[in-house]
Amino acid sequence: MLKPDRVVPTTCPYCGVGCTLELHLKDDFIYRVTSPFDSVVNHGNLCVKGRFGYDFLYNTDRLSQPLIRKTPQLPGSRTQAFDRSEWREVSWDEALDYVADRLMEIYRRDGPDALAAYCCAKATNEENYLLQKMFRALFRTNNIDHCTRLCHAGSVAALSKALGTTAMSNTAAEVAQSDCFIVTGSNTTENHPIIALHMKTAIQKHGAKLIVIDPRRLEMCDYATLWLPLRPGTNVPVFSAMAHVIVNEKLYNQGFIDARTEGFSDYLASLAPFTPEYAEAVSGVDRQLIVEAARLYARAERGAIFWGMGISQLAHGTASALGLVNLVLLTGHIGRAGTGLNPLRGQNNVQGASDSGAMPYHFPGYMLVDEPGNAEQWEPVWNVEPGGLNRRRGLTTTEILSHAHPGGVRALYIMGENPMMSEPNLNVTRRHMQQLEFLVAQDVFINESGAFADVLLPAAAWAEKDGTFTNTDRRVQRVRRALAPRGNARPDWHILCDVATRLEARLGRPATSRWDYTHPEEIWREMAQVVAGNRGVTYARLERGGLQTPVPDEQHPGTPFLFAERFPTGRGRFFALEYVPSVELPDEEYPFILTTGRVLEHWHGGTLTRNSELDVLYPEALLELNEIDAERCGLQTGDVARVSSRRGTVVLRVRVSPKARPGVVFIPMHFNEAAANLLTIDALDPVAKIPEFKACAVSLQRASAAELAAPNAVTARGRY
Ligand SMILES: Nc1nc2c(c(=O)[nH]1)N[C@H]1C(S)=C(S)[C@@H](COP(=O)(O)OP(=O)(O)OC[C@H]3O[C@@H](n4cnc5c(=O)[nH]c(N)nc54)[C@H](O)[C@@H]3O)O[C@H]1N2
Ligand SMILES: Nc1nc2c(c(=O)[nH]1)N[C@H]1C(S)=C(S)[C@@H](COP(=O)(O)OP(=O)(O)OC[C@H]3O[C@@H](n4cnc5c(=O)[nH]c(N)nc54)[C@H](O)[C@@H]3O)O[C@H]1N2
Ligand code: SF4
Ligand SMILES: [Mo]
Repeated sequence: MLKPDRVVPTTCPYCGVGCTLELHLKDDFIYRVTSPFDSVVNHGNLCVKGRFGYDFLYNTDRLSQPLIRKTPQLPGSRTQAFDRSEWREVSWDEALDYVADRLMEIYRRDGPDALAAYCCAKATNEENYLLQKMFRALFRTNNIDHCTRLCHAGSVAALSKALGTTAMSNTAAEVAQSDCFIVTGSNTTENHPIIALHMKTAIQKHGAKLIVIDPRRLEMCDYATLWLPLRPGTNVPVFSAMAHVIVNEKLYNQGFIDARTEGFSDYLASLAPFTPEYAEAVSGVDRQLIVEAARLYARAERGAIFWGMGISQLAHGTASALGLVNLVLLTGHIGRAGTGLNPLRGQNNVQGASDSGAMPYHFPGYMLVDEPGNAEQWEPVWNVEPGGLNRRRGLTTTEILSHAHPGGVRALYIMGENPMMSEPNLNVTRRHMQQLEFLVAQDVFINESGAFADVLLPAAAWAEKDGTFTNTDRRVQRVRRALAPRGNARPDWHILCDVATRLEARLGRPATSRWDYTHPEEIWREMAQVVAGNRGVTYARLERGGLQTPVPDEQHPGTPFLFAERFPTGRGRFFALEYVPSVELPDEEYPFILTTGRVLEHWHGGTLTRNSELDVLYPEALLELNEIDAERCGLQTGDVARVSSRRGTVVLRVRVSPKARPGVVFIPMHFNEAAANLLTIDALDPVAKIPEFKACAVSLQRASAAELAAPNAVTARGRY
């Protein structure tokens, strides 16, 4: 067998599980990826993406040189085109000066809030910290957000309201200690594959009972004691009916309720309408299943709840997640190993980007921008004059683009996101993108959004830089440079320092703290000065393995589970909920519910995985359709279907599948040829501002192979 020159330990760049990787290199080429069998998170297991998905690093389509568009785009007529002849390769100096000049021009003319930034949950903590610092300390705007808004925003809003927290309360592998756990709105097998392995071990080796609550017949249903196949958008009645049963049968934990919660009596009163009969009528779940699920979970010694996008990505995402919090507060299944409220975080570093302040309402460490005393702590660190930081909440991801008009946001700095694939209702997103006056895209590839940009800055990928990622169980882990960046690409932190230095010179302000870091460790230390939970995390300690925040000091071992004694708010708060149906329900014209999501082999807009050999494993978009519906529409596996909603149309092949519930079809979000978000609705949750990706109404028609090959509104100008 080939002997490596070097083996570099690092962390997987795909999902929030945060598996440990060992990159085997020969002649500076990664030829193999393994994982040590004693790795804490994944015990040597990796999914197909971690093991084989690294080859995008070597894809010749990678962005390797800064590019500037030859003819600047004008607001209103901005096109999404990627034809290399329209761009010229420039030096880093020219690109950086251009970025700084254009941003300054807009800042001087229209003020701080004409600027906005999208941070990147794929980039490191240190890089996200720097981008928000640049926008806050130099431009004095809080218009900073990232894909968390499209993701667990509903869960984060619910957890903060009820408990004053925002992260998973427990460690994923603790499921081995649960005797019953609920998995809801999470296709864990495909999206958190290694956590799914831990779950299967808990069931098969330790006899734990699993309750799946999901419209699709997921692979985890094979391991489940109960599967509640609810209609999309009906979480609140199902969870509330479970609570109703728990209360009626006196299965609640009175001691816990008395000692640790508030609002119980109002909550009790609110449960009256949520009988299992009522929940069955709206959700389609057999009432007996609801009763059994309630009993199983409430009677458990250690019950845990794991959830994903089927809870959060709804116009009532916050209420759905509060429904789960209520169940936990009723039963007291929290604060011990093997229990807890566990929103499975998606991106490799979405927990970390959020912790590092990549959000419009929070400085790093979840310090609200408008709470007295918080800005005061950051001003001296960033060398901003007292009172200088903006104390008004900024715009969210979803609001930034809808404010792209004169008098609103004029310039957008995108570090590693792809709104032209990931935002709902792409025909509207495109019109918003077209209204921008200036757009910077800093990415590893030119994606569907970068194709709109004025400047493209080539970023180094994860294996080409140092830093840290924070996984779903709050574990800060090292990412290590194994290779030199491709071509002329540079690490994001390095690019941001170069842009910030130029901005500072143009602003004529005294040096804002510093932008002269020589290593990401110095950036981490700067952040940890203020963020108490990070204080005990040092790069030296991380050499010995990850550390779970909060880690208040250098002797502290880290925190595997939270809330043993109390919640950050003191008592946990029950919330009375109302059932609000999905914004768009099926009708005669659009008779099916569309739900969207993921498949194992691909990642979001496909920028990484479709530029990898992984694409061979799952090369085209497939519409998942139930047998009964297929027959009704005269469609069979392999046929081509046209799927239309009130907002757009996509054409893709059909796969008749027992996974699909009658009346509900599923399209993965990864394929620009059949971009699911051309169909989705841009209705938002009122609290969390998360879009309703999980439910809208569509119609299906048979289509021709010629239609399948035709470009659509996203791919109109070729491959990026
Ligand atoms: N392979 C792969 N893995 C990934 C990603 C990827 O792109 N590819 N992305 C990562 C990211 S950022 C995230 S956020 C996670 C997401 O991981 P998941 O949350 O597992 O993601 P989804 O596939 O979007 O949706 C999950 C489930 O929600 C169900 N659902 C739909 N509507 C409802 C409803 O009303 N109620 C309930 N209870 N369930 C419903 C769907 O049937 C689906 O099975 O995955 C991460 N992991
Ligand atoms: N219909 C539908 N839409 C959805 C969802 C859904 O379930 N259904 N899910 C939503 C969710 S949960 C999420 S999280 C979002 C994800 O939405 P996005 O974050 O927009 O999606 P990604 O494709 O992951 O974009 C990441 C980009 O970062 C780049 N990148 C990778 N590494 C680096 C790096 O180190 N530096 C830089 N600068 N760039 C890098 C990649 O090339 C890619 O272009 O999508 C949302 N959209
Ligand atoms: S489970 Fe997630 S972190 Fe682990 S190898 Fe797969 S994609 Fe990477
Ligand atoms: Mo996500």
